[in-house]
Amino acid sequence: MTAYELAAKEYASAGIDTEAAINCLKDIPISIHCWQGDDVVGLDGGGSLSGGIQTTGNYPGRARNFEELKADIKEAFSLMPGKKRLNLHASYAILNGEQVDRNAYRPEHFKPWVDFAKELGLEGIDFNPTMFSHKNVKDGLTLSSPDENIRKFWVDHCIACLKIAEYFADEFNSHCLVNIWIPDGFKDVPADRLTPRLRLKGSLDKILACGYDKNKVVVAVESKVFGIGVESYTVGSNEFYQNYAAKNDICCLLDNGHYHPLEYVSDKIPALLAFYDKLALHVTRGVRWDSDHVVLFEDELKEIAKEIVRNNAIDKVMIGLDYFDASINRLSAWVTGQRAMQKALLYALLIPHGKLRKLQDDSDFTELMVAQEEVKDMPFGAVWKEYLSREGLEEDYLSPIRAYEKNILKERK
Ligand code: RNT
Ligand code: ZN
Repeated sequence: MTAYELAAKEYASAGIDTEAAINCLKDIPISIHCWQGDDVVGLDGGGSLSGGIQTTGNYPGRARNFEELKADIKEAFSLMPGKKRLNLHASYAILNGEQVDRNAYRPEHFKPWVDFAKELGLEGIDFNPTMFSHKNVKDGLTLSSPDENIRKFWVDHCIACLKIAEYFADEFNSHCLVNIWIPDGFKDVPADRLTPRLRLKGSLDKILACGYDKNKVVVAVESKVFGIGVESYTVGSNEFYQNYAAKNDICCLLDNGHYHPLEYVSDKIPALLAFYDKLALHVTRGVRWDSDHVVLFEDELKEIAKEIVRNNAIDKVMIGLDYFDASINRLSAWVTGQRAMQKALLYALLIPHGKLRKLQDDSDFTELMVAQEEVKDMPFGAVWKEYLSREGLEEDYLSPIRAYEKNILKERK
C-alpha cells in the first residue's frame, strides 16, 4: 500500500473521505496578489511606497517592469496547486508612455494583464484602487480629505476601477472583487474623529452611485487599526466599514493583519457569515504588527480555513493573499504562502466536523478536547503529497526556484 492509501484508510475509519477532500480543494480559488513580485512598487510610476505600509529587505531580483513581473508570476504560479485568480492593483496599469492619471485609467490599460491571465488559464482577475504612492495623497488623506478636489480625484479613480472591473468580469465570465483600502489617518491625537469619517462615507456613496453592475463586480471595504506614521487614528476603521457595508449591501474584507494582535479574524468570519452572504479575506501574517510576513501553515491560518470549510462558506468567502517580503526570494515567498493557504484548507477538509459539533452540542467538552487533539496527528502529509502529485507538482518547489534565481533573477541588478 502507498502512504496515501494507508492515510486514506486511516481517515476513512474516522469518517473522512480523502478523495472528496482533494476534489473539493482543487476547485477553491485563491486570489494571488501581484504585488509580492515587486515590493508593492507598481508599474505606473506613481511614486515610492506610502500609506503606512512597508516592505523590508533588499533580496536581489525584484521585478522592475511588466515583462519581469509577468515572467516571475508565470514561474511562481506554475508551482502553486489549485485554482488561481490574479489580484491586481490599479498601480499596475500598462500605460505605454501615455500621460494619463489614475482618475482616468481605462480597461485598455489592463488588456495586457487580461491576455496574460488568459494565457495562464486563471479563473479571473480581482482589482484594487491604488490610493497610496501618489502625489494626490494629500497630508496622508484620500477619500476623507478636507480638500474636495482631492476627494473627487480618488472618487473618480474608484469609479474608473469599477469600470475596469466590469471589463475583467466580462473577459473571464467570473466576478471581479474590487477592494477599497485607503491609508487615511493621523499620526497623533485628532481634534475631530467624526468629520473625516463622514467625508469618507460621502465619497463611498458617490462611488457606489456610479451605476456599476452588481452581478459582475463585488465591492469590498477593507478596514484597518493603524499604519506606520498613522498610529493614532484610522478613518476606515472596522466599525465604520462593517456598518457601511451592512447598510449599503456591499462586502467586508478582513485582513488578518489589521486588528489588535489578540483579536482573531477566524472568529470574525462566522460572526459576519451570520449577516452577509459574501465575505472577502486578505490572508497575511502579522508579526507583532501588520508586518505582512509570508503566510505559513500555522494555528490561526488553520482556524481561518476551518471557519470557511465547516460553515459551508467555500462559495461565500473570497480568499485573497496579501503579504510582501523583500528579504527572501520573492517567488519562494509567493509559493510558500499560497501552498500554506491550500494546506490549511486541506487540513480543514480532513476534520470530522460533524462529530466534533455534536460533542459540543452534547456539552461533552472532555471528549471534544481529546478528539480535537487526535486530528492533529492524522497522516495529513500523505494526503497533501497525493494532492500535489495529482496537480502535477512535487513537494520541492525550492529547486526550480533556485534554478530560476540562478538563470533569471541574478541578471537583475
Ligand atoms: C494595507 C492593506 C492593503 C495593502 C494592499 C497592497 O494595510 O492590507 O490591502 O496591503 O492593497
Ligand atoms: Zn490587505
